[in-house]
Amino acid sequence: MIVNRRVQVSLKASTRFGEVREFASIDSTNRWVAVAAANGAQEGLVAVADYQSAGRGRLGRAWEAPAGASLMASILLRPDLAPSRLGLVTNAVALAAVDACWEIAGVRPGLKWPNDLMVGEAKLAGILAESAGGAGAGASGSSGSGKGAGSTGGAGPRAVVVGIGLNVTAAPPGAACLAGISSAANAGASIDRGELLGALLMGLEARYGHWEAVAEEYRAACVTVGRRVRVTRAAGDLVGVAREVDDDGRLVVVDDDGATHKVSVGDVVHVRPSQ
Ligand code: BT5
Repeated sequence: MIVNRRVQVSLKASTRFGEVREFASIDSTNRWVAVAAANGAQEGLVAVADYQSAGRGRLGRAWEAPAGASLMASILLRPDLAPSRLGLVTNAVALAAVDACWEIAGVRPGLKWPNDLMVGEAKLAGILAESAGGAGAGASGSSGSGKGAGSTGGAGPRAVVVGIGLNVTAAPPGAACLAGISSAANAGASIDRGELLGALLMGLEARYGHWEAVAEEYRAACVTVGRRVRVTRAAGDLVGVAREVDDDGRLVVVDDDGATHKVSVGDVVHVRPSQ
């Protein structure tokens, strides 16, 4: 069992995340939740797995983690947001995840736009938001196809599946895990993945629907702001300084010719001033 009874009870009592399905092994929790959404599942459904055989990253990339070593979970949401603002859902999950890392492990990661939790320059966690709500849907940070789960319809507003992979006791080379950096206060105590998920979902519930506040909080927390960046986009690479994250969650980059670009989908590398 990943999520203990106490956490399950408090999630049921005080959040929309009362139904948490656990899997010892699955292909991808995001895929499973997207299928559930297509079949009309309600907002708040959560899937969590010990192991994924085909974990998905963005843009067709893979998410890889050994069994039992990380938190891998997907959440079904049906937010009342215009398609252009769906990135705020990813932002809310990222902010909740940062707080959960602090509360449970004494680690405060930085947020790299659009979807990574970082410890220094090492990736601790990634978030993948995929729309599952029919034609034209597209969440910022999604696979880019805008049809990750097909045209599903389902109950109520457009469904968005937000998945997070967060390294707890192991990480690939160059990446970070919580156990490797947990503060002295928490050293020796094992980090309970269910407690981590519980704290994340509590933090998400507190932010959910308060989108202006999420935009503000994310802007203040994002370590990409003020950095020189290289952005890989479908439209070509862009190098410049990240000035801010706007109200729709787009990264505003000023290039070396002084032109301003608003980026909604892209990969960012923090680069040194000379590069
Ligand atoms: C992401 O994509 O960072 C989103 C990852 C989302 C994974 C969760 S797990 C639960 C849910 N179910 C799924 O199927 N997916 C979600 P992206 O920004 O594209 O980063 C992917 C890249 O991160 C890979 O190409 C690797 O370079 C790197 N990577 C893979 N596994 C990693 C890990 N465990 N830790 C750090 N980096 C990793």
